[in-house]
Amino acid sequence: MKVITYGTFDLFHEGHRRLLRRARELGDYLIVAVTTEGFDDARGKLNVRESLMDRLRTVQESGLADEVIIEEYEGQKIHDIQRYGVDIFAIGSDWLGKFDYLNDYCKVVYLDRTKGVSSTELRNESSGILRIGAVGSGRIAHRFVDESRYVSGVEVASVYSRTPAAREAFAAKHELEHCADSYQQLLDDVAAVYVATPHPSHASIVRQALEAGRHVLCEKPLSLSGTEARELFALAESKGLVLLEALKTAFAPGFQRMVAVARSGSIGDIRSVDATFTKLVDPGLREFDPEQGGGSISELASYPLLAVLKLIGTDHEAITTHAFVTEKGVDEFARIDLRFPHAIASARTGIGVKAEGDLVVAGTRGQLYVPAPWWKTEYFETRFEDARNNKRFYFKFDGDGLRYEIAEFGAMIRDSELDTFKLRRDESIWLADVIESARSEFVRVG
Ligand code: C2G
Repeated sequence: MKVITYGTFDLFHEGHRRLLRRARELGDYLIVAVTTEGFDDARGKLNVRESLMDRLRTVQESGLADEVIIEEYEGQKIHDIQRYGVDIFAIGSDWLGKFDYLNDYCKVVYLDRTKGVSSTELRNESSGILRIGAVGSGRIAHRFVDESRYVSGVEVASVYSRTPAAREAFAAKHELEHCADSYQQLLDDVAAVYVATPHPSHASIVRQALEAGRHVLCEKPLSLSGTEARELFALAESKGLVLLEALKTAFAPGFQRMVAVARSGSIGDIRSVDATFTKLVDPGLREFDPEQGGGSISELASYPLLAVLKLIGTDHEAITTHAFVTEKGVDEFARIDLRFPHAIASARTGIGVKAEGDLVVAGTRGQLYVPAPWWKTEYFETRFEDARNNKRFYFKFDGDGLRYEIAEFGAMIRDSELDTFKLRRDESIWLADVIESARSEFVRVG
């Protein structure tokens, strides 16, 4: 019986070893396919540290493979199975269901993933694997764990959220090594936390993590108060810890290119930015609850304001906000207008009103247009009076995009960099300041 399995096998660890051993036991000949850099890039796997040569060598030296091959293109699995006369395709259970299509060619077996890799190796810092604890078990936290699988060198090892049933279901679904009974227990177990709790709770959860010496990746908005954001960054800095706001667009390759193209003078001097993000939400949900920091501004303004600050800057001279407010006092639609020395900007957000979610950058020589969903930035164009000069730009935006922020967070910790040009600390502080001011001072409409 011939068995085949595939993987990157970066920073080869006990989880990989056990997977190969069990795969081998399914038959009597094991072929291991190691992914090339190009293939990992194409499938959106980030932060792979070791070269293909090094990864091939470690797999060979494990003595568990009868044959080692490389995987370099999509669709290769079907070819390999036929070419090598494979009987069983084996892969870790983190891929459950994803390879069922191979059942037409051979037997597909999902092997239980080793929870949390190996604790001995992990306690040893040189393993290079960052253990992350998730705080919160809502929708975004689920997506975070799914996406973390595409980032080499990080492992979501544990979860804590207030409701025991919710955190247990979360840990079981994602096969996490631990489920923490208290926040303190989570902090004792990991090197970093990802905070995805309701907005008003961010600051105290982040502070506690920093005080315990843990790096923090916190969902946007980091804080609804500029002062609090300043304090948190000062605390992180004094402890030599990474504190990063999880604002996914900032880390997307297409968004960074769009900003660079706009700021390199291709459309002349930038005079105005109009950015819109609306998402209709059921009025019964958290987003409409004033107790949980609800409202379209707290929920969504981080995105359009990010575009404004990257395209124009943070030296605004005035802010005026117009908002439609519900009976409970939550803004369901808002427009934040900013005036800068040489430009104007408008950021629109809605949870109870729908608008076209595009981004228009107006310049003295032309415009740059990003259609919805511009915050994922897979495509944009520069447009001119003479349409023959128009240019189109295409990019890849893998999965939910959270993997880019996770990759950045992991790389910052690894390289001991407390700041990143993709979303600087002073930019996160500016976002908190503007959001605070827009929420507290607005012209009420209707
Ligand atoms: N694995 C495991 N336990 C871990 C970590 C990984 O059993 N704690 C398994 C994975 O499920 C996979 C193999 O080890 O079967 C290799 O994992 P990776 O190197 O992360 O590669 P991966 O991205 O899963 O490659 O074509 C490539 C494959 O589709 C998957």
